[in-house]
Amino acid sequence: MADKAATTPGSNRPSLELHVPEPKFRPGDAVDFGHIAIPSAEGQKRPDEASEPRDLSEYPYGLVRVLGDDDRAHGEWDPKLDPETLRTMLRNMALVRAFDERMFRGQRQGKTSFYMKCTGEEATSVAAAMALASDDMVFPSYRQQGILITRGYDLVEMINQIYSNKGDKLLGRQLPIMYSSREHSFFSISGNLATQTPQAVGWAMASAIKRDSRIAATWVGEGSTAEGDFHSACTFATVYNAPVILNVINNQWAISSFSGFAGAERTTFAARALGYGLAGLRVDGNDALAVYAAQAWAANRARANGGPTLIEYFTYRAEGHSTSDDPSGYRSATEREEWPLGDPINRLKKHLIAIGEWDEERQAEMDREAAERVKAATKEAEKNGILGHGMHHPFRTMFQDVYEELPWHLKEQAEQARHEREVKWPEGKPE
Ligand SMILES: Cc1ncc(C[n+]2csc(CCOP(=O)(O)OP(=O)(O)O)c2C)c(N)n1
Ligand SMILES: [Mg+2]
Repeated sequence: MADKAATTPGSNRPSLELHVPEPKFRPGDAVDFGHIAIPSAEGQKRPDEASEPRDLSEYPYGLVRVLGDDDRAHGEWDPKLDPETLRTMLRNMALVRAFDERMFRGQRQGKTSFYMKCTGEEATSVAAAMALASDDMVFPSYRQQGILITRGYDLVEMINQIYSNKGDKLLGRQLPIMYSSREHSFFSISGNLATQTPQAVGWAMASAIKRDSRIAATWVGEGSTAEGDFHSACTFATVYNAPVILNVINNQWAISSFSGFAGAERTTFAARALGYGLAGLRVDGNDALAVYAAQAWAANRARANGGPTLIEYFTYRAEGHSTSDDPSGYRSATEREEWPLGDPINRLKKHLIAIGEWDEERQAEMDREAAERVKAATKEAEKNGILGHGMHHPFRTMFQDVYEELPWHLKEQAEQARHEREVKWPEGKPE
């Protein structure tokens, strides 16, 4: 707190003070999330999809929830999905988690240089993807492997990309996990944060210009909303009433920076919508039914030319930022256990059990199957090579495909690179 008596040297005017946000808990601290307001799932109202943004002004400050403490579905947001769809949702999330586990271990074993898990955030991609049409165009960030898995992308292809091996369709040109699949309406992931947001809005505008029926959805981390691109995206989205959904995944952390550095101490991320005149919803991101319901609401709205929606999913990044990160250096280890919104897979499992559509044996069997599927896919991908085994795309392909005609400066670089390799490996290095 400011020293009230402090004055500017040589004057009696009060001195200014800069506020630097500080997270509530650091390593070793006891964690108490009691300050987080969590409304009950019961009695929640679902507004009309055609509502004006100004009539939705309470939603950015609330928290859409469907699953109650009794593991049952409540309120008007209940999407009333049939048990088979709920089991598919659970299976997709379990497969994502099994995939993450194995890829993480693969990185530790030196099979790839890098991996990023989405542990605890599976619902925000799996349930959202299930609420969209399979050909709606998605512009994800790097933590939405759940979308590709939900859309049925071949796990072997994903692993080939992670290993940058000779089966990698992206020819080793992208960082591991930065997938791209036109066939799955999944835009190429970019490491430059938030660039996908104006791209999604632009794509949505083009879809409207062409009088197409497909909408766009993008996913961006809460830390990345501090980037200018995100704000340009919001402006374009509202100005042109673009058929787009802007999903903000508020997992509390941006590597070692807590969400306060992106503005969370002052307001919610969903409340950004208000200033732009966008519809805004704040949603329990660990409640798969609430995620589905919110995404379906926004998708219906966009499809009916009702305009864009900004959705904040309140969740928690349960593990490190990436395999290059060690969160024990900057946050309390007990945050994960204390996180009040629980685990999305466990919550959906308990719901299915509560309605008599699932049991622990089937859960264990499903987990076993998911692990087996991932293991088999890993074995298959390893036939195409792993990091450091030389089975990557030939070196010279680096200069292909980017330009129709290779410009002179790249020709020079290619020649120089070839020459350097000749000097370094006179006997010839395998390509
Ligand atoms: C423009 C830009 N700035 C910084 C980085 C480095 N960087 C990569 S991920 C990351 C954290 C992003 O956090 P958030 O948006 O909350 O997403 P999360 O990792 O939590 O999913 C940073 C700072 C980058 N890749 N691009
Ligand atoms: Mg984050």
